[in-house]
Amino acid sequence: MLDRLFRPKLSEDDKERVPPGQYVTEKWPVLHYGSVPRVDLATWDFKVWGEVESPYTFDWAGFQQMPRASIHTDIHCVTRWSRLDMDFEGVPIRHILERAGLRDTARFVVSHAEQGYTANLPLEILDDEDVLLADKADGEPLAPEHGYPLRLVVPKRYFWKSSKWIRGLQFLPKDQLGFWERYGYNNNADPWKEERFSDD
Ligand SMILES: Nc1nc2c(c(=O)[nH]1)N[C@H]1C(S)=C(S)[C@@H](COP(=O)(O)O)O[C@H]1N2
Ligand SMILES: [Mo]
Repeated sequence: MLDRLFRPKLSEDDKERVPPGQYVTEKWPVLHYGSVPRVDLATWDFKVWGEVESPYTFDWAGFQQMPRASIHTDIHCVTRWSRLDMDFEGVPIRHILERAGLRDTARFVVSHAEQGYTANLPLEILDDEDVLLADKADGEPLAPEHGYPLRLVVPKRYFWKSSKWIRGLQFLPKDQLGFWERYGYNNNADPWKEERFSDD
């Protein structure tokens, strides 16, 4: 509520960057279902499976050896806050996809996170140069509540599609609804079209 009262004054340029029905927050809110998992890097792993030629698993040391990239982006939560000018750093999703060798039958993806959280996307949304497996935000390792050690970042969709504490990607021939999507949120989740709920 304080956020709403002290809404920052936005320049005309910045206003155009805020999707319909969103307000800008200066601090980074924390939002998730359940509790913050305690993650041990020594036993952490990440699985890539489903409609791929080469399913594989990597550990934290393996992740450190992958090529890196950073993105500068705005994030938009379906609960109506947006945060502008965030920097995320990590491994481009295209590196993960290339190594897996997607089959023609791979059309959709489900990200799997700690404690059973899932979020689904069509492949063409995931397979983009602005999508990262991020281990840093604004120059710092992710805080536990923001997804330590690793989260997905999908800038073009409401932020629930960006799974925190991600542990794997499953490629599928058909769409399979994720956690919030089953709960009545909109499957497409484009903030610019205000696709919040399934009947929007
Ligand atoms: N594992 C997991 N990831 C999740 C969620 C969740 O409940 N569990 N919530 C999503 C939602 S609704 C939002 S808005 C963002 C919030 O990320 P933040 O807490 O870093 O702002 O995480 C997304 N990723
Ligand atoms: Mo959200």
